[in-house]
Amino acid sequence: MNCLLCADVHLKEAEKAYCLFVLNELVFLCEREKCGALFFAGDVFDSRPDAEALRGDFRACLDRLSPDVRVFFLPGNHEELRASGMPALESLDFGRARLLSEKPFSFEVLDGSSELLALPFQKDYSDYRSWEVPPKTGALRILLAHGTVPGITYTGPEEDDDGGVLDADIFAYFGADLAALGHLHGHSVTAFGKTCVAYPGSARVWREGEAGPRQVLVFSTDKMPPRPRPLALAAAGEYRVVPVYAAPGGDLRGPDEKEMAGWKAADWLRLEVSGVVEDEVPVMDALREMQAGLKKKFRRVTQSAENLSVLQGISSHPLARRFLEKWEKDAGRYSASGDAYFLARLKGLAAIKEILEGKK
Ligand SMILES: [Mn+2]
Repeated sequence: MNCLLCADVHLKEAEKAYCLFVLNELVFLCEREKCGALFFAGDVFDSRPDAEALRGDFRACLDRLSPDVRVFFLPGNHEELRASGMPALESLDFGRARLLSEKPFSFEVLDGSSELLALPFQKDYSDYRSWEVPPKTGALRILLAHGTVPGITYTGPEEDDDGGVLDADIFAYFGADLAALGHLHGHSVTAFGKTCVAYPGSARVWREGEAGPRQVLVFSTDKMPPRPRPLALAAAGEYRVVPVYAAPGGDLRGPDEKEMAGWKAADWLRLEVSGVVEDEVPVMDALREMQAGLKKKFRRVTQSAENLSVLQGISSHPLARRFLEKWEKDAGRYSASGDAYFLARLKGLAAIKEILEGKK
């Protein structure tokens, strides 16, 4: 049986159209790959109110799957967010999706050759040795969970610090062949002992910095060891850092039509303006104008001016003027993409600024 594993879809009412676009693609890929099971490894919804608001759309989308496809919905930490005063997750109708919320685990035989051990998100899993998990009988045991694994995956500062730490020994202790995981939004497939530890990564761009294609994993329960294969989600778009170069006088050079040709409406652009300028105010005005224009074409456009520095008189100083004259004459020596050319101006002016400020 082929299976599709996805995680961290974070369906959110405020971004409904985009989120459902991604969910539709998940369903499409599940059908195309002839999958018999679809696993959601936590954070299907961005919060409990989002689960309540979007469950009907979620149900309707899943109804488009072939009748024999089984859908499993493991709750993550986000299903618990803003949950006070909201209905219990178990009281909401998720249609075809079977909610695996039983703590500390639930267990079932999937088909003749595989079995599923599901661990919904818990702050603490440390008593796992006291759980009465049935001994492994199938050829393939899938452990579905939502959390971080110290020593295997990077658990740096950008991830939520809200518990959910899975001791890697859990996988060996329960004889898991495949740990199908959510929570970390980066993609990784790692061998750990006899277990393949697989994070598809977030199925959509959820926050700043989630670069690279968003993916799901496809694997077969008939093959040992399981080798999950990533598939990119076109509907999710990509997070792109877009350099914007400010001239000393304030003119901005942003992405041109040619560069943007391959970008999608679902993309999230982060405009990073850099330069040594006379005055910050007109630069920021121009940047916001560029941002507003791009917002009409792309899902989200954010900006940063961390690499912008101000030095009054930079463009009229003789040293800077000589440098800029030479820089302008050198235009033809640089490639069409232009980044190196504009970076040369940035580096040159930054060095001159240091000299003028007496740092060198
Ligand atoms: Mn998440």
